[in-house]
Formats: sequence, C-alpha cells, structure tokens
Amino acid sequence: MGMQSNFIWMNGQLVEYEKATMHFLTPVAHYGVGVFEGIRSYATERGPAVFRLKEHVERLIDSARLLGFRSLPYSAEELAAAIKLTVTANGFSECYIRPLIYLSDGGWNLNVDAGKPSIGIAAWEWTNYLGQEALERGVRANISSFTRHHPNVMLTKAKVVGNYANSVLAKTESVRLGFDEAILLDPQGFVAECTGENIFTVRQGIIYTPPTATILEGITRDSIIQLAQDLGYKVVEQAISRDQLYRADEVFVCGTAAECIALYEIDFRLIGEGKTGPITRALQRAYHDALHGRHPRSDGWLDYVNESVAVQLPTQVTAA
Ligand code: PPE
Repeated sequence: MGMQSNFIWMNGQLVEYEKATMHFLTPVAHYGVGVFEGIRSYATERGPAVFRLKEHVERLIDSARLLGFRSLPYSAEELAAAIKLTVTANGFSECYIRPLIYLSDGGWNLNVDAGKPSIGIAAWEWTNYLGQEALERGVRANISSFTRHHPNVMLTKAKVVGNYANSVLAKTESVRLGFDEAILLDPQGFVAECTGENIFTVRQGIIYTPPTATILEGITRDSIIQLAQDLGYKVVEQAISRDQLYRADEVFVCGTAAECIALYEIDFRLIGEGKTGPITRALQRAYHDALHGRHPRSDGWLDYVNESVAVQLPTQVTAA
C-alpha cells in the first residue's frame, strides 16, 4: 500500500512527507492517547470533493472532547479548510484523508491535562481496502474470538487511537485464519461491528443494523440508512444475534475506507446465495453515485475542494 504523498499538514503548516515525523517520546505512541478520522475525497465532474466533511470534522472534535481534551488549537472551520488544503496540495483526484489529534509535549503521568494536543492531516491513495474481489463478489468473515469494547472500558463513540488495538487483534486473527474481515460481538454477545466498518443484514426485504450504544456511529452507516430509505426500504435498528447473521438473505458492511461491501460467507456458512445480493448491490450503486456527484443527495454531502472559500489559518499552535 503506497501511503506516499507530497505533504502532510502538521500544526498549521504543510510539511514535506519525509519531514513529517514525531519524536519517540510522544505520549500518543506510548498510551494511544489520540483521536483520528477517516475521510475520503472523490473525483467528480466538478473536481475533487470531500464526502460529508462537516460530519467528519464534527466527529473528530467530539472524539477529542470525549477523550478529555478541553480545548483545541483550531476550530471546525479551520480544520475543514486544512483538510481541503491537504487534498489540494497533494493533487490527488481521489484520496483517503487521515486527520489525527494527539497528545504531545509532556503528557506523561497518564493525564491528558499534562500535555498539549497536536494535529496532523495526511492523505494518500487507498483503494481496495478489503481486497480486489470485494466490490464485485464480497468478502468472507468470521466472528472474532475478541469482544468489542464495553463502553465503560473504552469510548466506542470516539475514534480513539488506543481503541484500535482491539481491531488489530481481531483483524490479525481473522486474516491468519484465512478470512478477510472479523465481526465483533458486544459484551452482551450481540453483533456490534467489524474492525473498521459497521454492519447490516437483510431479511425478507427489510434491512437491519445494530443500535448505536456499543458501536461507532458511522457516517457511512448514516448515509446508507438514508439511501436505503430513499429507495423505499425499511431500516430497523435492533440487536442482532450471531444466528441472525447466519440466516440473513444478505449481510454487508460499510465504512469510509471499505465503502459498501457484501459478506458472502460468515464462519464457513454461505450467506444467501453466497454472492453480493440485490439490495446490497442497489445500495452500493446509490452510494457510489452519491460519492461521485451523480446522486440527488450529492450536493448536500459533497464539499467541492476547488470551489471552497479560503479560510485564513493561524500558523502558530496556541494550545490550552
Ligand atoms: N466502526 C469502526 C470500528 C470503524 O473504525 C469505522 C471506520 C466504522 C465503524 C465506520 O465509520 P465511518 O467511516 O464513519 O462510516 N473505520 C475507519 C478506519 C479504518 C482503518 O483501517 O484505519 C475508516 O473507514 O476510515
């Protein structure tokens, strides 16, 4: 996977890729005290456009607040402008964007208040997150032997860096077992989400997805629910058991990196006809149309980078 780019935005400056480094003694590397976002920019007839930028920036700031940061050096408007600047500076027609707010400058003694938040934004070309075959055929998944975080153990609403050790455990186990992705159950034993995606099932024409209590409130999840309702499908948020997954007509996962991908086999059981089902396909098409500016929802969801009004960014970080 090439993560190369020309520039990474760090604390108010575009820094050359090779120079975008952080010190070994940066607390985020030792304790996972940071929050991040995963955003994508897509090619449209009007040039590159960032998908649901406002919602991603809001969640980034919210994640930081949930983790305990009391103030940030940049506003939502400034962060959105910095994200678009990073896309433009790198000249990608399509890319994945990774903002990270991390504890730096003396945040030891396990106290967020003892350090300062630093912010970086990288962009790279990230395609086929779940493999070459994923879009056409779908992928194979297992139920992980690892449980998703209890919300009193880790904040599941926030994209905290440290949370992802749980995803890494589940994904590594899954791939070593020969699967493509892992499904994690919540501490009560109901289906929560995948390592980097939310999950949906379809049975007898109705779409089901787990409630949000123990999962990340995915922005793709929200987009898919709206697109499904536009197409006239009923979407029900309810607890889903493992056997409800096995006997579903269709199961699919969605997330910014993965986009919208069918699970055609779970724990060695074929789901439906063992291929991407018709409702998953219809939602996949609607989602891709929305991403590329070809859907009635596109204008509300896309932020066209070349048409943005410039926002003046402070160059000095003045953290609280
Ligand atoms: N659950 C988890 C645990 C998760 O990490 C993601 C995104 C989602 C659900 C879907 O959220 P959204 O992107 O807002 O629809 N996972 C990000 C990180 C993936 C990675 O490997 O890193 C992503 O898709 O960007």
